[in-house]
Amino acid sequence: MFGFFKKTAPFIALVHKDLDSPKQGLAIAKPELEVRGWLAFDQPFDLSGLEIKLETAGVSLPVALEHRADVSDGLTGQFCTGFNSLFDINADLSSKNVDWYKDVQLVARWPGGKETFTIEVEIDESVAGVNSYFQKRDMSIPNTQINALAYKKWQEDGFFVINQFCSVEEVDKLKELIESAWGNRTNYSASITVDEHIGTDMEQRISFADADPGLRETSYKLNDLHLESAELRKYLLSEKLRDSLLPLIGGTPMICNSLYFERGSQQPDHFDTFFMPPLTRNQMVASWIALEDVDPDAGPLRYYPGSHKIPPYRFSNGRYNLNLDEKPQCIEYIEQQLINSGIEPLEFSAKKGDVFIWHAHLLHGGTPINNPSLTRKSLVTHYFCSEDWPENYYEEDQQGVFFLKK
Ligand SMILES: O=C(O)CCC(=O)C(=O)O
Ligand SMILES: [Fe+2]
Repeated sequence: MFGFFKKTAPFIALVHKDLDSPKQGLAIAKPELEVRGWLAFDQPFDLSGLEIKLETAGVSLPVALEHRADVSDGLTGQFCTGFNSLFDINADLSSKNVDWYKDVQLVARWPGGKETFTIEVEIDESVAGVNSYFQKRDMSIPNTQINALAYKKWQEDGFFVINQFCSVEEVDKLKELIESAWGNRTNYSASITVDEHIGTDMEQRISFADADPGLRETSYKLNDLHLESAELRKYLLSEKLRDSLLPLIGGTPMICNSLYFERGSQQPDHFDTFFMPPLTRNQMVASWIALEDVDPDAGPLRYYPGSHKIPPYRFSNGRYNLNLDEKPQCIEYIEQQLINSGIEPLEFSAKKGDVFIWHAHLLHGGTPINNPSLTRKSLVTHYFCSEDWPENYYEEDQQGVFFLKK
């Protein structure tokens, strides 16, 4: 006897939906729409079968999935995924349908199921006509440190070198400060960290207080010492440096993070926006202070003049942060753009006290160390604009230095 059993796919039911952004009842004050939330189903399934779209008349925009350990860890017996994308209100939505916000929905489709939910969007009047995060925005405020000519060069090249910016005495003070921090490392809190064995499989972050001084013979990164050293902050954002950065960043510079390298970083070429995109595009700069003359075999800084003009790669979630799954496509895009624009890398042959300032979107990295016995002592600081951040996110110290809290 032949039996015929039709195998039907189990019915997958949505058991919960949650929207974090846009915040219901709160008007959006920047021309960017972040769609973020999570869904929970009654059973696991292959997420490549789940499609989420933001839909309004004449517009259908894919929303990227996001792993939400913060939610899924607290759920039992449910299968959860987050979603999170950033859209340009003008370019992605209003230009296609001026009334999009009056009737906009999030539509989720999965094998055998579909759910539509309405998103209430309120937009602040101040958003009209304002450039979004995705638009290029350079704000020139030339001053005595950076005059109009220097600013023009910055716009062309995306970097700026100020030779002998720090005096020999200042650099020696900075070196002493690092030595004394190593000597007293157990006095620092867990906010001050070391990335040991950078660029190898053994790379990991440990607390500075636990770091073995033997690490100093290898490539490591000392992170955010400025958080607990007012003395260091004075150098990383001295009045002179602040005046130089202000026209380049278009606002009041604020320390976002700081890194001390004793040896070359050998870091692959990257845009810093992969790791720390500013809240307003382009409103981030970095400074690189040479604490000694850099030997060509010590792994100098490599940079690509003019690469800041390459339109940044927007990952599928609509952001500039590096998405590891899409890294190969991003690298291919950058390589093609470099060929198209004929940009070749240069190495920075720094002398003690020189400072190299780079644009948020300048491609750079660390060249290989040919001679591991050589040090390459340098201090890197990334700066955001304080105006970009709510006041409770940053501090101003007694010297007038702004820095982001951790
Ligand atoms: O100093 C280097 O080799 C690169 C450092 C760097 O890219 C950074 O800190 O953003
Ligand atoms: Fe970098």
